[in-house]
This record gives sequence, structure tokens and C-alpha cells, in this order.
Amino acid sequence: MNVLLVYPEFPDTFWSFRHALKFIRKKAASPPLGLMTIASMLPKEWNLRLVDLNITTLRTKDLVWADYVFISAMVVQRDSVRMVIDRCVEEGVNIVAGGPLFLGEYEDFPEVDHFILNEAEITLPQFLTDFERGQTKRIYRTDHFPELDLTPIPRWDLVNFKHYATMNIQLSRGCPFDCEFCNITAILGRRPRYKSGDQIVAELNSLYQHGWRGDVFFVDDNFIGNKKRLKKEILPALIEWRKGKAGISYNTEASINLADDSQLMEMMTSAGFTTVFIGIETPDEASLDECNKNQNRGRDLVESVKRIQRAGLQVQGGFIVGFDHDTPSIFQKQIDFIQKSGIVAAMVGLLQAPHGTRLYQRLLGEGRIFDSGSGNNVDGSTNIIPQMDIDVLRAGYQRILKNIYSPKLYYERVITFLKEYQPPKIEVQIDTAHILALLRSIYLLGLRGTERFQYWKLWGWVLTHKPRLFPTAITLSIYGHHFRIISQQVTETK
Ligand code: B12
Repeated sequence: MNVLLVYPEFPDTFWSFRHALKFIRKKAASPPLGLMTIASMLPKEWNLRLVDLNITTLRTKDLVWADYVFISAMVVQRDSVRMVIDRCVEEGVNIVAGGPLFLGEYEDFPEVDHFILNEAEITLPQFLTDFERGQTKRIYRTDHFPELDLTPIPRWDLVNFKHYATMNIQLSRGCPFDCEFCNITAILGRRPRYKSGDQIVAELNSLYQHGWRGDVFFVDDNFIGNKKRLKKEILPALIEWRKGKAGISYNTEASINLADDSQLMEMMTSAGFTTVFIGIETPDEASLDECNKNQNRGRDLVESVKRIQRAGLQVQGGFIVGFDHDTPSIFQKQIDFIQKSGIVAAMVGLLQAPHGTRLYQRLLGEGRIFDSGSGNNVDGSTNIIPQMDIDVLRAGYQRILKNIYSPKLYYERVITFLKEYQPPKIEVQIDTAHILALLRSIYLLGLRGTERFQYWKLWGWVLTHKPRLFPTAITLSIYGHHFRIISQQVTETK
């Protein structure tokens, strides 16, 4: 059996980091962890090849070789998925599909032979048993959430590390909170399910043995969903693992209540975490109430962010405009909040209602859903009819992006953040790739860029105030270049 695992191409998005990757000569931010994970669940005697279309092209000779093509995709990869399916149909290759796109929209893909939906730990073995018996069904799905001790170590050998900026590993799935717009709880449930300390250490060891020495993204929906388990079992194991190893910083996603637990933050930084993404959404209490984001309510959000930064964790934030309670004053409030908080990487989107969310159900009932959405929450589009006039909302949204990614406000925010931030506890390793990225930044941002004045001002500030944070300052300058291009695409094309 020859199986070709295909990961479709992403458009240019906020988190694609496409315009930053060229500074470090990488082709993609992250590898396709879903495909690498299911690869380990397939029979050992099957021959596997993985083609990530963000790295390379789909060659006819690979399709001719394959008995089956297995595709994984998010909604945002829809166009590329269509191309892959057309090529498979042309070459007469059978198609198996899984992942978030197909979970919500499998009916739109009549050419696909089998859908293995939800978590493959449950549905893939069912397919494989039926396959052996020659009695396969078209759709495999489940209402159950598997324990993660069923999840094998991903097949790192199927990708070429040198093309990726980070490697991903997953410690847990699910989130205890219940935000109305989020599809994570719909897809993965509210009970956080964790791998054991031994399991995650075995996974890190395997990644290390395969030669990875770069950064690692813990792709959890909410890393701190079960704080007790983290503090007792997982973080002590991660702290132990780190001993004697330089570099390899971690980033992850968490909820704002991280700010309330200094012991947890201290353990995370000792384990090697340097960055957390947090859903802030809005400084407006009424809108937080509307979307049931209770963990963000009744607190000084700016102060919470700063507490996390002071503990040594950079905070990246998600923001949304277009809630029913939003009035036109929200745009300036968001700009002010983002500037004050020093959240440098601020992902601001228009409210969208993905399939499977409570928001989708509510707005469908109110006749306010008009399509299934682009899958890209930062492209200035939405699939809902908002309460605010759509033209006012779009103009306000564009104003936020133009402001926060203008060189002046962006670099000001970098300094606000660096003032608060404690340098990482782990030893940062500077290699030739970093030096080359620095030289490229000097050329592209410091000599040719519209931000050159701000760029050199940042050099001056960081070298005189916090020289240890110089590498962080340069990295953030490079991120700013990417975010500025993405925000210009949104403000110029929509
Ligand atoms: C890591 C991650 C990223 C990373 C890496 C992406 C990558 N290269 O894989 C980064 C940060 C780059 C990213 C970016 C984005 N992401 Co993202 N991301 C995630 C996250 C947190 C984890 C994904 C993951 O690796 N999971 C671990 C693996 C093991 O699970 P899995 O892929 O789901 O696979 C399992 C099953 O689904 C199944 N399966 C999957 N594929 C297949 C295929 C076959 C054939 C079979 C049999 C089974 C199978 O088997 C696996 C084991 O059970 C998810 C949230 C989540 N928990 O899923 C969001 C998520 C996938 N991202 C999402 C979005 C929207 C985005 C962005 C568009 C955001 C933006 N505006 O920029 C971008 C687009 C990507 C890009 N490059 O531009 C959405 C997608 C929603 C949707 N319905 O499509 C999610 C679900 C988050 C959310 N809250 O909605 N993302």
C-alpha cells in the first residue's frame, strides 16, 4: 500500500509568517502535525510519503505512485484542497480526508472516497479494520473524545526539519471555557485531556534525537486547562528534561487566568516557555459578557497582561470587533488597549461564526449567517450580518489595523513591552541563522524599509536599556514587517 500524505497550501495569513520567514530562510512556520500523527497510526508495512505544499509542489509521479492520498486541512486551505482533489481525480487516486475543514464541510467534497472525521485515535482504527475486511464506509465519525495516551509520537522522519521555523508538539486538547464564537470546545470538548509527563518527555526526546534544536510550539488549545496536573506532573517533568540543554524555547496558548498564578508562571518559564498566545478579544465588558468570555471579565486586563510579561512571558493576543454590543467607539478603545498592554503581536479579526459554534447556531436562528466563511479570521471578511452597519465596521476595523501596524505605533509597543519583559531564564543560542537574519533586517528594515527611523531608534533604546533583549527586539522588528504587509493587504483590497 502506497500512501501519499498531502498538506494543502495556505494563503498568506497572519500566522503564516510568510514575510518573516524569508529572513531566516525557512519555507513554513510549522509542519503538518495532524498528518505526522496519523502516519504513526497506519500499518507499519505501508509505504508513506508526505508532501507539504507549503514547501514543495505536488508532482504527478507521486500521485502515480500512490494508491491513496490522505489529505488534512483547515478551512483556510479550501482552494488548495480543491486543486489537490482535482489532480487526484485526474490521476485516478483514491482520496481519504480528515481535519477541521472536512469536519464542518464534508458534504461539499463529493469526490472524496472516505472521510475520517473527529479525532483519528477513534475513527482511524475503525477505518483500518473495515479496510482489512474490504468493507469500508464513506464516513467515519464519533461523539467521543479519546484519551491522549492513545496518541502516538508523530513521524518526524516524514518532514525535512530545515524548511520549518518551529516544530509542534501537543500536550493537551480541549478547553474548560465556553466562548460563544470558538469552535475548539465544539470540536475537542471542554474537558482538557492531557498526555502524561512521561509521554510528553518521550515525545520531546524523540524530537531531540531526530536532531531538532529549534523552538517548539505546544499546540494546545489552552495549555493551563488543568493547572493542578500541570504543576504536579507535567511541568516538573519538563523542567527536568531541560537540564543540560541550551536553547529550544517553547510557546503555547493559554487563558488570561494564567496571570493569577505566579507559581505556574514561574514553573513555565523554568521549563523554557517564553511566549503565550491569549484570547483577549475586547476590553468591553458588555461584549465579553455577550460572548461568554467570563474568564476575562471583572479584571484589569492590561494589568493581567503586564503581570505575565513581568514573569518572563511575551503575550501575543487575539482581538475581535463586531460583537452585537460594539459601538463605533470600540475601534479607538481597541487601539488604546493594544498600545497600553504592549501586546506586540496583536491578531485583530472581524467576528466570524465558524460551523459548529454556539454563535453559528444563534445567528442562524436570527437569519444572520450568509455563508460558511473564509476560514481566515484576519482577512477583513465575515460570514455574519453584524448589528453595526457593515461599512462602519469595516472602516473601523481597517483603521485599527492601519494604526497598530504603522511603524510608529508598532515600535512604540515593542518598547512598552520590552520595558516590562523579563529576559528568558533559558540560555538563548545565537547561531549563524540569527546573524544572517540580523543582517537581512538591517538591509530590508534599516536601510530600505519605511520603518527605518523607528528600527534604529529601537536599536538605540534596547542596547542602552536592556541589551540582553536585543535578539527579541530584532525578532519583533521582523514580525512587524510581516504583520504590516498582512494588514496592508486587508486594508487595500477589501
Ligand atoms: C498549531 C495550529 C496552527 C499552527 C500550525 C498550522 C500547521 N501547519 O499545522 C499555526 C500557528 C501556523 C496556525 C495557523 C493558522 N490557524 Co491554526 N491551529 C493550530 C492548532 C492550535 C493545533 C493544530 C494541531 O496541530 N493539532 C494537533 C493535531 C494532532 O491535531 P489535528 O491536526 O486536528 O489532527 C487530528 C484530527 O483532526 C485528525 N486528522 C487531521 N487531519 C487528518 C487527515 C486524515 C487523512 C485523517 C485520517 C485524520 C486527520 O487526526 C489527528 C489526530 O486525532 C489548532 C487548534 C486545534 N486544536 O486543532 C488551530 C486551528 C487548526 N487553526 C485555525 C486557524 C483559523 C488558523 C489560521 C487561519 C489563523 C490565522 N488567521 O492566521 C492560520 C492559518 C494557517 C497558516 N499557516 O496560515 C483553526 C481552524 C478552523 C477550521 N475549521 O479550519 C483552528 C481549529 C483553531 C480554532 N480555534 O478554530 N495554526
